[in-house]
Amino acid sequence: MLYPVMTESRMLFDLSGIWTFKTEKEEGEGKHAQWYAAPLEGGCTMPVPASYNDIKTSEELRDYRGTVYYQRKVSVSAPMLAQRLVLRCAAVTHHAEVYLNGVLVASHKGGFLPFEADITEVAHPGDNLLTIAVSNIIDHTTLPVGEQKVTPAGRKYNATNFDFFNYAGITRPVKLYTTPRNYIRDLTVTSAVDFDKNSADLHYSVDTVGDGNCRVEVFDESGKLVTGADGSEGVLHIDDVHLWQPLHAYLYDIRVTFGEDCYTLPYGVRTVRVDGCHFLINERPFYFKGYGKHEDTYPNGRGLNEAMNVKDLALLKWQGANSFRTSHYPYSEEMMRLCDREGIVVIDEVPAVGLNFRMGGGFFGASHASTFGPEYGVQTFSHHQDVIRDLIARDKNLACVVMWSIANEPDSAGKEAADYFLPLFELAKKLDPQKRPCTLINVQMISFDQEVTKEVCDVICLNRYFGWYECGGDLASAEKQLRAELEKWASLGKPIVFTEFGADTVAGFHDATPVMFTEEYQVNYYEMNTRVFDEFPQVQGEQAWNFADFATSQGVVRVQGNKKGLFTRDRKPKMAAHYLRARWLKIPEFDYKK
Ligand code: GCB
Repeated sequence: MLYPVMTESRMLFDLSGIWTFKTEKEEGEGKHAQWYAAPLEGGCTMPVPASYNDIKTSEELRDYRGTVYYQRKVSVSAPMLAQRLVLRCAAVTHHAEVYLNGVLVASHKGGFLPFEADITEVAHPGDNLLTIAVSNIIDHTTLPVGEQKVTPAGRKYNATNFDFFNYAGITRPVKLYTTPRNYIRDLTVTSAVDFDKNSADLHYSVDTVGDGNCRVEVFDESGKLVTGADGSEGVLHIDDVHLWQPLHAYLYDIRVTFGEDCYTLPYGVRTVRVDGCHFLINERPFYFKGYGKHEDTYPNGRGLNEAMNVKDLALLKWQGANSFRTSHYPYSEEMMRLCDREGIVVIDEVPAVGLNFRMGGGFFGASHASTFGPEYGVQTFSHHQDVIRDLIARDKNLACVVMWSIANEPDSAGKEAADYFLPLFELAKKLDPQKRPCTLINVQMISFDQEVTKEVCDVICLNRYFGWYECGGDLASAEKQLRAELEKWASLGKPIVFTEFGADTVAGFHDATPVMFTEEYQVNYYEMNTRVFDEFPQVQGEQAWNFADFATSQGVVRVQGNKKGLFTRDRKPKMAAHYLRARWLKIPEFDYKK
């Protein structure tokens, strides 16, 4: 799916701003009273994009469960309707029903991926009434996985089977764009690089609707035409190719014209593959340094915060980091395009988190039902296929994306898990035109012997908390156990990346004899873990948990949120951030462990 851009054939309107917002007193009230058919009465103001939870100051809104309504007027002009007019929502968390002038034009499940509707026939010149009903319900059919529960006081609530706050709302921009009636629907580009000749062949395929001639041209960063070809499929040859490299991005502009339509895609040329225990980017062994992150800022919640995105990447670079994982859901297209521009390497994760009833994050309310069992298990398989398909459709052309993560910490043991996950790996492999490596993020409770995806994972990704959840406060034992476990995984001869390891640390807590939660303990924790990583040639990356402190549901193990950040929620470094900075600035992007 193409990111909407303005070109000489396409108009683009961003509907970000202050919308009218209303919650329901009773479930179904809005639909029953057709709130989408007339101006909302008694609504309040609400920014779009943003999660609504922290915007006003009320427990009721923060912990709201159910459907809310967003509404605004949209003025449409005759020139817009002379073209094809599309309404595009980049993310509505978790379910959306979109109405234009009282007519349902789109409904969508899943809170982190874009969807759109052709509204040419429903819109009219002048003011149109746009209403989006947003539900935040999570259960055994949704990703992430949750449960519907009732408090002893009788309040229904969303119980999260994951460790981040269930922020909801219109979290990414809503846009209108136009195209000519005959238009470019999609564009797919892959590259084959000849490293000896320093040239590349870009294989492109343009998906078009209607009639027209297709031409594709490639411009370099100075705007110079490099190569071009006619037809909706073909090969573009580039001599003296400028490769996209980690921290040294280079983006060509691929400009497609089809009849009257045109579209420009920024595109980085690079290769990715796994060879033995190396992860090769442009045929050189790459070492992942960075984080698991969250889209989490105050008061935006998970709402797009472009200033913070730019800040975060600046902090990553300040620290000598080169990568992150989009834990635990696809991030905004703006962030992904920014990573493409900044040369940040990304492990791209679908929102498959909480597929682990037996563990339930350990202390987040484990149930003993079998996660994939027929009786009480999840019913997420077809939705899981949808999110893999839609994520790859959205991000397939991005150079920054080097690997797909099929799930975070699922209950990946036993036959039912194998039946669930192995087809999902096949699907991702089949759908990705670039055939990137695929992984599944293994949880500490699923041992080497139990893990059913270790053969199909191209890279072994481990979340380990030795020295925190296990052997907390006893780093000597933690070190012994970490080493013992790593020896097993190392026997596979595949690259290993630690995609999580961390210790809760309250900024400002100090002690001369380090104890858990102090900044000194966090430093010691990272010293111990990285010392062990350095002993193993198979360990090809370390992504600390988490980049910054973040909001979670309330509970006795969370101190106003998860405090494993190396930065506070407002992005101030803790002591360990300086420790990792000193370490990472010494580790090169390539050939760290040849
Ligand atoms: C994990 C999860 C992550 C949690 C983290 C923690 O294993 O993947 O979502 O936030 O542990 O801090 O407990």
